[in-house]
Amino acid sequence: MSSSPPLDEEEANLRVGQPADHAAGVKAVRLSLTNAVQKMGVRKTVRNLRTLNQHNGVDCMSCAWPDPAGHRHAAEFCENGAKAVSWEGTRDTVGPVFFAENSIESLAGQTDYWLEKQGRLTHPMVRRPGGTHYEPISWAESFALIGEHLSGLASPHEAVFYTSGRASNEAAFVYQLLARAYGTNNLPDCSNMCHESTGVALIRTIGVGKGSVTLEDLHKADLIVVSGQNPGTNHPRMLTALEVAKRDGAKILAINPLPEAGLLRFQNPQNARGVVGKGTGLADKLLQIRSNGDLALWQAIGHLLLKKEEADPGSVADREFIEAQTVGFEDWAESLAEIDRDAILAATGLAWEQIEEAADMMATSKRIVHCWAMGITQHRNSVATIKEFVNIALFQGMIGKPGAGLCPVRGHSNVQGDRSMGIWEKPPALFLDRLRDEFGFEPPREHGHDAADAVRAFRDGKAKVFIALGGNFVAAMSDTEVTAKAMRGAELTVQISTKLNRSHIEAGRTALILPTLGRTEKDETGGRTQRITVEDSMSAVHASRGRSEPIGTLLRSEVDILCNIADAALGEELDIPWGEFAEDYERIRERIGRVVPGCDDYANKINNGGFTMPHPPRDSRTFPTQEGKGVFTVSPLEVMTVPEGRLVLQSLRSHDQFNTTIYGLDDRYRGVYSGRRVVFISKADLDELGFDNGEIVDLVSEWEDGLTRRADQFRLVEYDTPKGCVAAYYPETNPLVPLDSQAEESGTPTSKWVVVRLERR
Ligand SMILES: Nc1nc2c(c(=O)[nH]1)N[C@H]1C(S)=C(S)[C@@H](COP(=O)(O)OP(=O)(O)OC[C@H]3O[C@@H](n4cnc5c(=O)[nH]c(N)nc54)[C@H](O)[C@@H]3O)O[C@H]1N2
Ligand SMILES: Nc1nc2c(c(=O)[nH]1)N[C@H]1C(S)=C(S)[C@@H](COP(=O)(O)OP(=O)(O)OC[C@H]3O[C@@H](n4cnc5c(=O)[nH]c(N)nc54)[C@H](O)[C@@H]3O)O[C@H]1N2
Ligand code: SF4
Ligand SMILES: [Mo]
Repeated sequence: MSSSPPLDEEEANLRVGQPADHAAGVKAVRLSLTNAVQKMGVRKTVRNLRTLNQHNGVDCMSCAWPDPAGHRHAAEFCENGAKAVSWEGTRDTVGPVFFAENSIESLAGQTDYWLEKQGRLTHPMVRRPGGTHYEPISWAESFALIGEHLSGLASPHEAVFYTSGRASNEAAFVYQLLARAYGTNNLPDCSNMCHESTGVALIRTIGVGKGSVTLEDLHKADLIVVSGQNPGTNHPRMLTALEVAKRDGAKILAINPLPEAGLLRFQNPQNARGVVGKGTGLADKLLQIRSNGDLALWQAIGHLLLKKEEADPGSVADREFIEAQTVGFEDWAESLAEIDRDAILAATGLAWEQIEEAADMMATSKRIVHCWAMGITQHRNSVATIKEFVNIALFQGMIGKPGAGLCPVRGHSNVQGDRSMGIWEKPPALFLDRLRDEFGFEPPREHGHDAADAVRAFRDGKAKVFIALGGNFVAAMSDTEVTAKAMRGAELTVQISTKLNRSHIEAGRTALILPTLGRTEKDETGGRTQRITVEDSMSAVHASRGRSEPIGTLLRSEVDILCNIADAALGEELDIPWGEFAEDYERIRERIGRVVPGCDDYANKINNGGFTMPHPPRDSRTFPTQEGKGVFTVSPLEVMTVPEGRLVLQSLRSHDQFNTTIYGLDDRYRGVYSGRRVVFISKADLDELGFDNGEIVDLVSEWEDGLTRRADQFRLVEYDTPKGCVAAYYPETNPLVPLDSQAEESGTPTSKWVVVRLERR
C-alpha cells in the first residue's frame, strides 16, 4: 500500500481490560440503539428497526442467521443487526466535493475504519488513467465505458465478476447470466474465502453443499456442538436458539482455542430473565483446542465411538441407516481402529480424558446438531476435518431426523442464496443446461477463477477487467500487498458499492465507483416498488423490501446497474430482455423459477410468504452423491507443526466490525477498547519468547516462497489461548496470509493458520 495508516495514533488510544464472561444483555441493546440514533436520527431508526426481520419487512443484511418461522418478537434483531442498519442509514455522504478534496493518494493513507466512516457513496465516479482524483461521471457514460472495455477484450476469460454475499437473489441471477452470456465462468465470490471448504466436503459426502437443519432442529437437539465459531460476536441470535435448546435440557459442547464470551454465558435481551438475571450458562464443555487440532480430535472421537459400539452393539451407531443409506463405513471404521494417541494429543493440545468426555457426550446423545464456521473452514485441511465429523454424523444417523443434523453457519446474509442463483466459478452441468434451455445460448462449460486464481490472473496480466458486485476484495482477500498490486494492474475495475473502501483506492488504471441502494432503502426502479429475495443459512427463502428514502437521487439498484452493464456489453446480441428485468424484478423471479434447481414456481412461492429450498438428505434421507448414498470418507491425519520460536496466528473478528467494515474500535467481549492492533498471546509464549505483556511488536509471516510479509505495530495482550496459538483481527492481518496458502480442494485462504514470528520494534 502506498502509505501506512496512522498507527501511532491508534496505539496511543488503545486500552486493554478484562475480557467479558458473557455476551449480549441490556448493554448490547442500549449500545446499538444509541449508535443507531446517532447515525440515522430517531425517526429513521424507528422505521428501520421496526421492520427488521419482520414478515414483509427488511431482511437483516448482516449475518445469515435465520428468523423464526412463526411468532416474532417486536425487536427480532441483535446488536449487529442494528449496527448494520444504522451504518447503512447514516446521513453522511461522500460525493464529488469529497473526492475533489481528497486525492486517491491521501485516501490511501487512511485506515479502513476511516474510509467507510465517511458516509454513503452518492455519485458515479471515475478515475481515468494517470488521474490523481476520482471525478464525477454520468451513468450513461459509465455503462458505455464498461461496454467498451468488455467488447475490447481478446477473450471473455479476461474479465472477472466478483460477488460479495450481500447481493440479492435477483441481482445474483442477473449477474451470473451476464457473465455467462458474455462467455465466462469467472465468478469468484466471498464464499471462496469463507465456507467453500464446507461446500466441497458436503457435496462429496451428502450430495448437497448446504446445512441439513432448520431452526426447529436446533431447538429440539439434545447436544449441540459449536466448533470453530464465535456466535456471541458473529451470529448473536444463534444464542437465543442455544438458550431455547438448553431450557429443554440440551447440552452444548464448544470447541475453540479461545473461551469466547458468548459461548460461556448469555443474557437474552428479549426476555426479562436475561435482562435482570445472570442469564444462561451456555457451554457445558469447552475444549480449548490448539489451532488446527480438529481433524485429530474428530478422529479420536470416531475411534472412541467405534469402540463403544463394538462393546455394546447398537448403543451408538444407527446400524439400519448405515446399512441402507451409506457407503464406505467399513473402510472408515478400519482406518480408525488404531490411532496414534501421541499425535492426537500433540495436535489438539488436550488431555485424553477431555477427549473421552467429549466422546461420552456424543455417545449418550440422541439428537446432535453440529454447527461450525471459520475456525474449521479456513485451514489447509478444512475439507478433511469437515468430512471427519460428517463421518460421525453418518455413523450415528444424525442427518435427516428431527433435532439432528449438520449446520454450517454462514456469514453474509445472502451468501447461500447467491450460490443457489449460480454465482459459482464451478457451476454444475445441470444448472448450465437449464440456463441454456431458458435463454437459448450455450453457456461456457470450463471452470472459471476462484478468488485466489483471480488475483493470480491479474498479477500475471491474464485478466484485465474486474467487476465487483459489492464487497471489498482487496482488503478481504489474502496477501494484501500482492492483491492490491494485482488490482492496480487491471485495465478497468468497477466497484458497485455503498461505502468507500480499500478496493476503491487500490483500483485499476481506469476505475469506476458505482453507488448503489442499500437493502433498507426504497427501490423504485422502473417506477415500481420492487422487492428482492434472499436465502438464509437454513435454506429459507423470502422477500425483503426497503422503506427508507435513498440517501441520494442518483443511486441505482444493483439489478438496474447490472442490466445496464449487460445491455452495454452485449446489446441485442442475445435474446435476453435486460430492460424488462430491470423494470420488474418479478420477471427475474419467473426465470429463477425455471432455471434454478429447487426453485420451481419461485415467483408465486415468494408472493405467498416464501419457502424452504429442498434438501434431499434433510427431507428424505436421500443423498444425491455419485454413489446415491451418504459417503463415509477416510482422511489421513496430518499434524501441522511450527518451527522453533514461531507461532500460529489465526485472524478473527470483533463484534464491532462486519468483515472489512469496521464500525468501531472496541471489542468489549475481549476487553479491547479504542484500537484493534492487538495480538492475543498466552502467558507461556510471552515467557518463553521473552516478551512482556503490553509490548509492541511487528508480525512477520514466513512462507515457502521465501517472501517476507509484515504487519507492523501490534500490542501483545496476554490472553487465555493455547500455547503456540495467537490471534489478531482481520483485515489488519491479511498482509500476512500468503496467496498460495490455501485449503486443499477448496482453495480457501488459510486465514486461521499463518506461521508468524514476533519482532521487537
Ligand atoms: N459482528 C460480526 N458478525 C459477522 C461477521 C463480522 O465480521 N462481524 N462476519 C460474517 C461472516 S462473512 C462470517 S463468515 C461469519 C464468521 O463467523 P465465525 O466463524 O464465528 O468468525 P471468526 O471471528 O472468524 O471466528 C472463528 C472462531 O473460530 C475459532 N478458531 C480459530 N481457529 C480454530 C481452530 O483451529 N479450531 C477451532 N475449533 N476453532 C478455531 C476462533 O477462536 C473463533 O472463535 O460471521 C458473520 N457475522
Ligand atoms: N484474514 C482473514 N481474511 C478473511 C476472513 C478471515 O476470517 N480472516 N474472512 C473471509 C470471509 S469469511 C469473507 S465472507 C470475506 C468478506 O469479503 P467481502 O464480502 O468482499 O467484504 P465485506 O467487508 O463484507 O465488504 C464490505 C463492502 O461491501 C459494500 N457493501 C455493503 N453493503 C452493500 C450492498 O448492499 N450492496 C453493495 N453492492 N455493496 C455493499 C461496501 O462498500 C463495503 O465497503 O473476507 C474473507 N477474508
Ligand atoms: S443474528 Fe445476524 S441476521 Fe440476526 S439480527 Fe443479528 S446480525 Fe442480523
Ligand atoms: Mo464469510
